[in-house]
Amino acid sequence: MDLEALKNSSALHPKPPGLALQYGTAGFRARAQQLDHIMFRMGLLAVLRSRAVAATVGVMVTASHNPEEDNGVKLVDPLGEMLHPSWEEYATQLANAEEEELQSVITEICQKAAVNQHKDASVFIGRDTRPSSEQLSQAVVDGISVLGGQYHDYGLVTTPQLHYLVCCQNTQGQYGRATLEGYYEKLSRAFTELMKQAPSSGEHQRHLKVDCANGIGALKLSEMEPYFPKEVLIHLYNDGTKEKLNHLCGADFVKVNQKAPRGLDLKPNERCCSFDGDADRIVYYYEDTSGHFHLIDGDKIATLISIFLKELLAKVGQSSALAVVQTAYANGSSTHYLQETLKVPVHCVKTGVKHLHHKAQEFDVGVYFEANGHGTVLFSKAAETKIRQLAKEEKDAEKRDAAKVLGNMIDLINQTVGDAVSDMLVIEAILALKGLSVQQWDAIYTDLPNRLLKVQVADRRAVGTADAERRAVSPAGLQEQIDALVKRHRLARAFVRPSGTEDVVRVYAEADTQEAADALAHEVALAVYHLAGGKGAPPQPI
Ligand code: NG1
Ligand code: ZN
Repeated sequence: MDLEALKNSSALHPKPPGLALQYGTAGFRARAQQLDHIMFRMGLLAVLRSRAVAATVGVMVTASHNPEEDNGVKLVDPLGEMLHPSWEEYATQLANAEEEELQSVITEICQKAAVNQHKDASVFIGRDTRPSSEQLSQAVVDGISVLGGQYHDYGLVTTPQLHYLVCCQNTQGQYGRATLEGYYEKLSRAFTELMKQAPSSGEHQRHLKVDCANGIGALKLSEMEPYFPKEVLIHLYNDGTKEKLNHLCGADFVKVNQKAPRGLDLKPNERCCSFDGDADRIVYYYEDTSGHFHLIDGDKIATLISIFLKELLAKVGQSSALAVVQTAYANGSSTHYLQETLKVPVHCVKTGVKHLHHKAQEFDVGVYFEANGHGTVLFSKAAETKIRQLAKEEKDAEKRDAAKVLGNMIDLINQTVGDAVSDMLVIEAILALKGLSVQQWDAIYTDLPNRLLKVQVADRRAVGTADAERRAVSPAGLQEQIDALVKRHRLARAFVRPSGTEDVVRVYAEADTQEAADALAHEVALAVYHLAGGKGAPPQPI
């Protein structure tokens, strides 16, 4: 380590005095002006991580669905997974070290994580379309360079593309080629193969309107368009040429407000979807002839995919391979449908993609989705090998064809992380193959009315949870109050947890009617306010 160079370079990316940030569920997130030193230091950390695992790692500059003025950074591990939890703490330590402590913190991390400082380091960098992203990714480059790491800057990419590229690089091309062209070709080849199997529905062209949140999704979808089969017509809205990123549009806006994004003219019964700002989330929706808005969220996406995969897996003799992973935010109706009607095991884990991903790895075929539309499907090596073998060698035509469809699904799904582009193509292929309309998909089950609220408290850590965040263990008496409130409503459920990305406690409630869900959410919010040190005015009824 060239200490003089480190000192000089770091001085160009000074840490604002007193500022302390934490590597949370979504990496670092803050106003863009506060992040220059964080980016430089994450460049440093990426080099250390790459040396520790002797592989290429990724750094993505994005703040996803957050306002355009914000930014953030996430590290990507060698197989395209989120940064290992043991390193999240190193990230926080390095981010918050004062200038004069920087070198000793690096040395300490190297000792704890057995990093050989003489090894090669390789880092892939990507960024979203925020005005601040280019300069911030330059700070990442400075951090990588000063510690002697190599880097490849892919420039503007979606978050899932960067995860994919890192995975390709470290599997020596087994997962695909580590180029954007390789990504487009792999996905579109699988998609085209699947669409060839679709029964002709009389409708020769399939139209889909996509709200790109004024973000990177628009750019990358238009790059990919030439690769799509010509009967699939994707119409892009909110492509970033007119309005601000994520402003009144995008997957998060649509999910939270349960209404159409600005800038997309909804016609009755038309199938539409929204990406978020870095294109790792997707939700679908439509408006019926009476003008009623129907949201099709991550739970319904997981259900559609599970129905489709279950049928195919049964055909190839692997019916018990499938499991679904959800969080406590999954609508009760989805869990009920998956368990009772589809007879698929469902597991509940803590909020945060890394928890879902980790759990899904336990199964031959693990489908995971957050209700907000982030998710994917993981296939074990054993399941994939078996499927590929059946697709090639199986004599029984029906079984062989099912295996071929499964093989193409494996190629179409981005197994490294939730990917709006890949998920969209998976959904479009399933709808076409099953001859399902968006209304039929929506009607598979009816969501229980629900309400999500935030409560401001002095210290959100006052709320402790257990059982995948479904029960509050602190403050004392809170869970008992929630239990009593839930009992007063039909088909009701409620839970509270401290947010990992905002300084608030989140309250979720569902019940048989919207009025009941709203009332329950308000009652629980009041209980949190009184027992967990509420700030400002008490929560108001909805
Ligand atoms: P927090 O702020 O911890 O609730 C939110 C989302 C998560 C996840 C993360 C990361 C909800 C209720 N929570 O987490 O699902 O997506 O952001 O972006 O949607
Ligand atoms: Zn995102």
